[in-house]
Amino acid sequence: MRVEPLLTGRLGRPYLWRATCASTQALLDDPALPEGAVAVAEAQTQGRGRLGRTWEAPAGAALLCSVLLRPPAGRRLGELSLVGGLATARAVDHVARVRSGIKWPNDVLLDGAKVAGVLAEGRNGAVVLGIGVNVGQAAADLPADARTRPGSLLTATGLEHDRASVLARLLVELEAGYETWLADGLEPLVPELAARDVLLGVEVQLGDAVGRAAGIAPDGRLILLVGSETRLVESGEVSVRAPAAPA
Ligand code: BT5
Repeated sequence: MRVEPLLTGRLGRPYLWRATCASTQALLDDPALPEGAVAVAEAQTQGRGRLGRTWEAPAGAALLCSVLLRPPAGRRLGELSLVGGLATARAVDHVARVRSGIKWPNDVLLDGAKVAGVLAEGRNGAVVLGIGVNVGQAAADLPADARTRPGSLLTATGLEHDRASVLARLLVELEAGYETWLADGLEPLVPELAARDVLLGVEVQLGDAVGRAAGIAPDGRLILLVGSETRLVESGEVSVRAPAAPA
């Protein structure tokens, strides 16, 4: 993918491209690499999702990228997955001329279908943010057994979109969101996360309890109403019972 001429910001240097690799996350597993390093592959043999799950995409159809961030010590690094999800949603919207939703914590949805996923992995204080965007997959190329119905920019819009443009915009949006987060934390980004929240009002499961999602707290946690009780939930703890409303 020819993107280097499009990379004008702080993210994307160095830019590591591979035709195939195990996971773009692993390409950034190098203490010598600076913040802003980006890895992109046409295909992954061991693409990773969250919580040990796998990410599947046929060669050349999806944007598969990882970004290395080195935030200052003492910050809540988990928040960066929300920063990444928001940047991804914005980039998808810009390139495909759509309005995407975010299924907390970090799935990007179009018309209820998951078109992108974000994975934040911590490495000795650094964070490798992995982002997969389904760009050109036809319906038959998407995983049949996915937890959330999958989609791509092609299936959602009926149009081909340029992966390099998605990446270039994603890095611009991620840099902006990261700078905001560095300066002021997650709070300034929460209104937009809330506006894109497709879980609002949806029944979700937390352990044995079932509750109704009631928005995103200023610190990025999901607000859950369980009976008359309000709980704040960290990512990774909830699963959706009813299908999310269309984005
Ligand atoms: C995610 O995990 O959504 C994070 C995905 C991050 C992938 C990127 S690609 C570049 C970088 N390098 C990596 O190795 N990973 C990152 P999670 O929420 O756990 O979703 C995973 C689940 O989504 C799987 O268990 C499947 O059900 C489903 N799935 C797998 N591939 C998919 C796809 N291409 N589109 C939609 N859903 C998919």
